[in-house]
Amino acid sequence: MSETQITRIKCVLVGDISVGKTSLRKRLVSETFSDNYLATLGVDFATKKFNIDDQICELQIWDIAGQPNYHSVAERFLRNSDGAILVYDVSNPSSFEHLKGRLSSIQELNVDEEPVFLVVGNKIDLQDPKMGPDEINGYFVREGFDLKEPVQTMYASAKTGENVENVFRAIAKKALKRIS
Ligand code: G3D
Ligand code: MG
Repeated sequence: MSETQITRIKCVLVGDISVGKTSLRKRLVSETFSDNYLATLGVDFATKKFNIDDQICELQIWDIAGQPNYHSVAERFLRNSDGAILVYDVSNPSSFEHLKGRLSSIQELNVDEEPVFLVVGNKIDLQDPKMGPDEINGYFVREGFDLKEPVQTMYASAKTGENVENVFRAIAKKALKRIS
């Protein structure tokens, strides 16, 4: 039997404070590894293994708290990530409007190798999303983003757990496809 290869994928959760980034991560994996260094930065780290098309990958999830120094910390992690999950709260329109600024930063920070990204509308237990995935893709196109592929949007609820695992599996799958 051949030795099992594990592909490690670094993924960052980004989005406004209170959209549910930590709740999504905790719903997927409750255990986190947080050393002193990461704790002072307000960063949590968790991993989850996925088997995708007979490939085993370990998704490393970086969850950055919305502290005053958020931007500099987030930049550091965004610079060498393979994937980014852009989270908004479907009951809070401004959290969606702020995603374009975050996507711009991701693109500016990674001019050579852009990470794969996925938009996630969280808190669907509170209300149905106002915008569908095609509408969201159209929005980013109209905003003038130079996109390698259409924007993929998924909806989830960290509260009920609906679609949470699928979201993380989807970003792992996208990153694997980009790497291989
Ligand atoms: P953040 O890490 O993005 O800042 P948190 O967000 O995960 O800390 O969540 C912020 C608040 O939103 C929390 O409420 C949390 O329970 C709630 N929340 C997260 N996800 C969902 C969801 O899917 N549905 C609902 N209804 N609430 C959610 P509190 O009251 O603890 O601040
Ligand atoms: Mg948090």
